Amino acid sequence: SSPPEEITKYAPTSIPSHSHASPLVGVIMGSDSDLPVMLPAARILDRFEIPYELTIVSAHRTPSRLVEYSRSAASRGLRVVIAGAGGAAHLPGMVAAMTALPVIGVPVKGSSLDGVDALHSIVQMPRGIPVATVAINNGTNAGLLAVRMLGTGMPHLVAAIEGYLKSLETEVMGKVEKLEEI
Ligand code: RP5
Repeated sequence: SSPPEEITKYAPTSIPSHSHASPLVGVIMGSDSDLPVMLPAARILDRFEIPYELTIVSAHRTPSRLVEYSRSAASRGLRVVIAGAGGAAHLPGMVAAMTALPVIGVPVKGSSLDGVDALHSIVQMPRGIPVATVAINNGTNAGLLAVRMLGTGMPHLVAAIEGYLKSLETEVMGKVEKLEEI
């Protein structure tokens, strides 16, 4: 599927100025090839009606953009950054080095090494610069973690997460009942 229509596609050299109005979450990725992994994060934010922006920032191919994006993230109103990258996945850590916002890292599985390269790159941050790392290719959990982070200051999101957990429980219990019928 494609990104939400109201999300603007940004030129690689410009910092996003519009996406959803007043985005709270920045969803960034090292390449458009990461989009299938990162879209589920955006879908979660859609589900919880959280405004976000979605764009490409490459630590290696667009280093100036990385600095500009990271340094302006908080002052532009973002509260959380979700950053996905594969291979030598320096994007989340470098963003975390340049902003005080919480950064969630998504290791993206590439064509070799099964994504363990990206996982290790993202999770093994040096003392002082934390990145909250989710499982390989788990954009969904990145989105959910961002919702939980925002929930610390937005109580309606706590209730919404509780509702989400209840829906998971209901789904599993439905499967339990089906097995009992066998
Ligand atoms: C990383 O290199 C990106 O995050 C992507 O996962 C990987 C491959 O990028 P492409 O060559 O597909 O653009 O920086």
